[in-house]
Amino acid sequence: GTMGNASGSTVDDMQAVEIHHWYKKFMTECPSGQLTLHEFKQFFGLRGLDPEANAYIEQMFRTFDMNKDGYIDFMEYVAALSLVLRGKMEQKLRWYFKLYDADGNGCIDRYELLNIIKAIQAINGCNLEMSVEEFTNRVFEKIDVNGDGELSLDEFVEGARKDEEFMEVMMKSLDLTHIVAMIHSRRHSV
Ligand SMILES: [Ca+2]
Ligand SMILES: [Ca+2]
Ligand SMILES: [Ca+2]
Repeated sequence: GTMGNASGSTVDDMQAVEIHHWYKKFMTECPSGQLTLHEFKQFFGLRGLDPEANAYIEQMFRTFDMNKDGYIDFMEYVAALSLVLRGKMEQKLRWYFKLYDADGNGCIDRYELLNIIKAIQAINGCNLEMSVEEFTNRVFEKIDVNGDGELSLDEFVEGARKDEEFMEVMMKSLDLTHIVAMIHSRRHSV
């Protein structure tokens, strides 16, 4: 399959009418057409987050800000929505990898994964039957195939496909469905 650019192809998948719909929402919430981190948090109704959740949201903002200019513009917003709403598994996994690799060194270490799982719990709540530390260790035991203490992109993608429980927790990290639902209903409920 195609592995490279996760954004380009997904944007094409969206229907023009749907894009227009999202454009109207975007411009209503963000008339400048450029979403800052602060607005991003407001947009999604995220306030009073603990530091871990906050760091996670900032990391999410940075992965959506593809040209790294500090703003999410409309095309970046559409690419993000498109990924969330109908991205293929492979694209989502690649995106997760980027999101989880907080320092951007091309590998996910134990500390990075631990922080992400903590943040997912803080934001979405996930009912793990064990502590986040235990969960993280278990994930590493299973999917760090070469045992170097870091997850490469290949280990991550392969591991996620094989480990249902890990996949489920990860899905929560991109589970913006409640957020999307909120955006949908906000205009009507006011
Ligand atoms: Ca940008
Ligand atoms: Ca890293
Ligand atoms: Ca490894």
